[in-house]
Amino acid sequence: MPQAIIWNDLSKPMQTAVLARPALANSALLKDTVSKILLRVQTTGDQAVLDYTREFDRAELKDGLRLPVALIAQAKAALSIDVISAIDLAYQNIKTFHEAQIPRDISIETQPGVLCEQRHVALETVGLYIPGGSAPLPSTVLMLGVSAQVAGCELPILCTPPSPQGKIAPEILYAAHKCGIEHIYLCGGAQAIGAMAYGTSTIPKADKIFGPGNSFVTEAKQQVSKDVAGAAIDMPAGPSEVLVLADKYANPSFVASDLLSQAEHGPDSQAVVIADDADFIKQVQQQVLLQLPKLSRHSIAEKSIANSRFIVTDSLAQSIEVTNQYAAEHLIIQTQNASEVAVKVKHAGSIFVGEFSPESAGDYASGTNHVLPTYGYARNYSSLGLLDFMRRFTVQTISRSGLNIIGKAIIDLANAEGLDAHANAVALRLNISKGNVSD
Ligand code: HSO
Ligand code: ZN
Repeated sequence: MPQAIIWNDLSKPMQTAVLARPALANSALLKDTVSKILLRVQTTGDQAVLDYTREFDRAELKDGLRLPVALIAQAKAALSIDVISAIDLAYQNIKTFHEAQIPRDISIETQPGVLCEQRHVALETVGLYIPGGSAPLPSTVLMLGVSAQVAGCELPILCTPPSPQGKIAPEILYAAHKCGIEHIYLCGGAQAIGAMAYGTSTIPKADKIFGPGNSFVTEAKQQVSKDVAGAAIDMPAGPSEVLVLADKYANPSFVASDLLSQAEHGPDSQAVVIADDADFIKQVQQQVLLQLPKLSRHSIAEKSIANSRFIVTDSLAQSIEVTNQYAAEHLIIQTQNASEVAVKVKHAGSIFVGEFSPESAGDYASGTNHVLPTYGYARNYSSLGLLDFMRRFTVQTISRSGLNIIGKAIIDLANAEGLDAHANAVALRLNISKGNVSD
């Protein structure tokens, strides 16, 4: 268990170091391995993906990469009533929250006869990546799948690594079924990202790729997003993280459970707690020690907790300042008047206000999206939402009289920039309409 850190005892550089994220795995070797995989997928398509799936997932896909559609609907039969209703409830809440995000088109005359519009359209083909590994994540299928469904994306496709038997967890399939996803491909890792970015004869090329993943997936997403022939991506990613901002009135066992629910995600998960009371921090540490051994993933959580931060500040105001500096993916506020504190936080991916708002609620079922900016990107990136599955664009319709009103300004600006053709495009039209402004 790391020692509590007294914030005021640290120099500025030490404070920065305490809040720094662990270095990302972006070695030359990782970059090189990923670019080789992407190149092979680009050149030999399905065959490369099948070969990598045999090598990395130990699955021999005799019937090809696509999961038969009938299996998606059948998956429900393998699930308990409890899991089915849990997925149903989460689906409904996520849908309600994302439907509320449907944007309003704008149509306004900036001058009489100068009509400017902003319209929205759903992306056509979206690639949803769902990691395999130690825990299947049907919740991530819902977060991405509901967004694509509500946005109205024409072709949502999903890639996830199969088991060595070539199977996908029924929870994932049922969640996908609810979201209307019919294209599921049995592949993961950088090869899945490559397949979605460039397309193969089986896997359609996606306009944008979404979803979390390991360092290979993250690196592959970065590389395809820089390639004009590749695809856009949702956001840059690092390990998941939580910051709990508390005071002495908070319940230490609640706080400990929140830190541990982050810690069990992976050994590189970040858990930070900040409070203006050293005794309280000590109680949280005791609670962590009490709860940790009982977790089935305690060896993972243990590694993450070894790198956690327990920070003691001199006031709530300082706690808020440090919280803003860290820019957490998840911020849980367990203080008196938590809503007032929340208003003062500018940088966080998603904020959980009050002691009955654990991160797990947003991870699964409250309705908010759990794909969030990590690694300090909460300063300048948004939480995933409906608009990420859409594009906005503008439309303008100008009448002859409208152009008459703004024409002189356009010509004068074009002349100031030395762009004659720009000026001509207006002058020619205005000459036609000279003395003849009828509409
Ligand atoms: N906390 C993760 C999401 C998740 N948790 C999925 C449980 N399942 C990243 O926000
Ligand atoms: Zn989680």
